Amino acid sequence: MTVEVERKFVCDAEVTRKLLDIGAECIGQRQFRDQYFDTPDFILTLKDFWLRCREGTWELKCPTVWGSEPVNETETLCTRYKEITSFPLVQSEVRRIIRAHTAEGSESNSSQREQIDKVGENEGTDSCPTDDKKWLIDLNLVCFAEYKTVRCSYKLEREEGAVRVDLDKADFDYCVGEIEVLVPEGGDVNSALQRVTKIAAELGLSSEKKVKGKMDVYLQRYRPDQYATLVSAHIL
Ligand code: V4E
Repeated sequence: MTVEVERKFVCDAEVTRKLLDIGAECIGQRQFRDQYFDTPDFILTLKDFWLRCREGTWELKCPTVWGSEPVNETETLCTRYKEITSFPLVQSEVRRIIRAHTAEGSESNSSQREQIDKVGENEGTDSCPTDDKKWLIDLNLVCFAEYKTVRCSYKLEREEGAVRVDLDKADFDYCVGEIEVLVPEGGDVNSALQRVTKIAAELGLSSEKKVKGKMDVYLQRYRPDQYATLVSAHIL
């Protein structure tokens, strides 16, 4: 499991030149389609979990705690999410989150019988963990966002380690850049934050405000009710 430390930035016409000026090497361009899934009442995203299928590969981005509220600009402008990429682990984690939510609801209804029945129902769905469509149906997961991205990727080699920069153009006409470091399990997240921030400064982004990701813009445009719910819950 890795932690992705990332800072988004506005991708203007100047950025490619700036990247090359600071020694970035273009490592390729690719296109991919993302589909994001949640229950109709947003159980996952309201807890800041993002379930995605990218070109057939499942991934769950999970929130990580800072230890306290973000205290400085570096922490405020960066995000860090744990990434689960093993399909069985993605399934079991999603199932756990949804069950925990269902159990909370049952407890507040104080109907023990109802809770026992629910556990029984879900138990039956465990028998077919590898069937893609079945697990989605069993957990009532539906696709709420789908878009394609064209991504140009760059690598910057620095003494402290390599940093990746992606320039993304989504098919709903939104461009965004990302400076990203992947930290292996148990690795130093703070040093990754410093590396990301250093590259942001080299690109002249140091005083920029937090920039919207593709999902923010997609939901705002195409799912305004879901967007409003997530903004009210301080997820977006
Ligand atoms: C974590 C998250 C979402 C999932 C998609 O994350 P993102 O990194 O923006 O997408 P993408 O296509 O660049 O994926 P990658 O190739 O890097 O894996 S959607 C919303 N969030 C939460 C979130 C947030 N609260 N604030 C910011 C600035 N970004 C994401």
